[in-house]
Amino acid sequence: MQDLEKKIAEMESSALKAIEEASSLDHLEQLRLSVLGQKGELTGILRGLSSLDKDVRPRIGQLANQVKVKIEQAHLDRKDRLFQSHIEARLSQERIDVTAPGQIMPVGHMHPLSQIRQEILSIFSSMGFVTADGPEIETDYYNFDALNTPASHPARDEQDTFYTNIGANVLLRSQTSTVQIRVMEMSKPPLRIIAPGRVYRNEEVNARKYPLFHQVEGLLVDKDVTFGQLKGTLTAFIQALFKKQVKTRFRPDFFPFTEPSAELDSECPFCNGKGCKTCGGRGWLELLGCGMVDPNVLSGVGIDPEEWSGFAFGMGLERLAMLKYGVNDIRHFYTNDLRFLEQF
Ligand code: 2NL
Repeated sequence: MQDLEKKIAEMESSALKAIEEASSLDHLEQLRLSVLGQKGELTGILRGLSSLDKDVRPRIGQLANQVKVKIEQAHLDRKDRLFQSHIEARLSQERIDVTAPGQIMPVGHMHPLSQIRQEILSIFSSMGFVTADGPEIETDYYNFDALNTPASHPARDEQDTFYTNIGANVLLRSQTSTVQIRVMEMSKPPLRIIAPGRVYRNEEVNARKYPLFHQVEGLLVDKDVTFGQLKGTLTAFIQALFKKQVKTRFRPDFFPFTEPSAELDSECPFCNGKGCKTCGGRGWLELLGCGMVDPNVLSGVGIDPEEWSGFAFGMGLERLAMLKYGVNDIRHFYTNDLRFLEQF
């Protein structure tokens, strides 16, 4: 058994020497595996203990275990020191260049229709109008009856309006006036409401029409409201939108929910009324519809038209955005092609 003891002692001293001389963490790990690993030298000796004579087994076993603890200790100790010098080497070599340019994160922006909607809402907000919204799926009561639109009116036709299979009277709203009706039902005048939102009309798609589009409608109800106030409010709005002192004119029109009704034209802000491509040489742009709220609409929501009066207006966001940004096809707004969107 002298042989085995000698072998263990030799292994111990060569292992301790090699550990002390190990030059890297990888090298150290290889050494650990060659002695203490599954197939390591010392592991082999410990496994072979059971085949030794009973009288030598405790002595050899004790010796082998003491050596194992010593080697493990030496390994951990060397590992700590190697790790420390590894860190120090990295810290002395590596430098963080705080002046290096950072990674540029691409920043998105609002869709052009959202931009113009925000602009319009902010202008009306400065004049005391409050934003309201409501459902896109509506009943024919809110979309037509409450807006003084007779049962025979062509807009009610399936040719023009999308009906649903939820019920014969359930449809996709064709204007956001439904929202103003709901607000008037719930609150008492005076009122200044602005209602932005999606609306639906059964139309053949072309460069100017799409079955879904976006509207902003406004409503003011107060005492002794005049057509002059309507003209002043909308002229101020158009001048704020175009950031220009454009002239406006009001031509007679017809809507079931207003009386009298008018179409607002503004002097073309692109050519100052001289005539250009945008205004088709006419010098004027047709921008929106408006009028004095029909007394039938007010009495329908329980507001006494003898005491209160009002004006209302409605505009299509796509049309205004196409004019303002020079877009020649409404479908660009819905395709979401980044080459288009990135221009705004
Ligand atoms: C257009 C222009 C318009 C209104 C919308 C309205 C809303 C209520 C009462 C009265 Cl609650 N009027 N909205 C008024 C005039 C024009 O939209 O071209 N519509 C087809």
